[in-house]
Amino acid sequence: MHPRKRIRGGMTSSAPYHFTHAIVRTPAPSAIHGIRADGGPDPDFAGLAAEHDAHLATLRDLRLTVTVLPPLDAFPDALFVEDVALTFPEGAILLRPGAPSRAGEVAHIREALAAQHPRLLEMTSGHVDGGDVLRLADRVVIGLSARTDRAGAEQLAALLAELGYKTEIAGTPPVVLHFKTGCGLIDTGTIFAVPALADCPQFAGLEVVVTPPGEEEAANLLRVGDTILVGDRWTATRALLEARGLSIRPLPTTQIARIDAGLSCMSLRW
Ligand code: CIR
Repeated sequence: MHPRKRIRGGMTSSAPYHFTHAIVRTPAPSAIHGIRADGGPDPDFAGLAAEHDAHLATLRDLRLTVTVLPPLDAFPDALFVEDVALTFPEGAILLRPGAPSRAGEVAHIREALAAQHPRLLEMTSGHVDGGDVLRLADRVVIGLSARTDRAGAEQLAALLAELGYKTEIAGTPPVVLHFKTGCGLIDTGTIFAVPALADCPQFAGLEVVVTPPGEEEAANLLRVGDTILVGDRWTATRALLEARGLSIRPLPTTQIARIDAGLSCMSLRW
């Protein structure tokens, strides 16, 4: 168990990356038809499934108890469970993803979340993708994007307040799909971000480490406990993180990147 501390406003907090549980969903063969902004080539299904397997094996190796949900062939992007819900030790929130083809995924995760989160809240208006939600040590940042609108962000902020979390609403630069496509947490005082998010006002007071040139896609790294999961082809990023004394776990992401996904998208963690 990781120690928790009370912080101002009575909010309970643990480091935002000390997880004990996760949910993933096995990719369906239809995943190769997942949404992509640039109309690029389909991923190779075997390669994509291997990348998903590597993610799952890593979470288990890092001692998380992982629930694996069955594939959903009718929803090509359903393996990206991060976008349909938020999970915290205090409860979970069902979101309203902004892409019409993904709206139906929410109903398919409700039961699994309800089984593990007695306190299950639900958005009823606007849109938010979980990829736009970054949990920091003392607050949650919601990035407005092509998938997350202000009505959704404001409703989500009210639901997060019920769970005891403070919220800030940020802008997401148009160069990235989701807010977290462009940034991730290195530790509670340090963000790793693409240049377009280096001056994000919500990161004032935190150290922002900018992605090395040509490695902007590495920004979607994922810290789990004391280990940072990072795409294995981002060698300058790996060197930069290792030079900071961090333990890193390189993982393949080439195929999921073809459908605009990265490391955080494939799991829900709490
Ligand atoms: C989509 O466009 O919705 C999927 N192809 C990729 C979702 C990536 N999710 C994430 O960044 N949280």
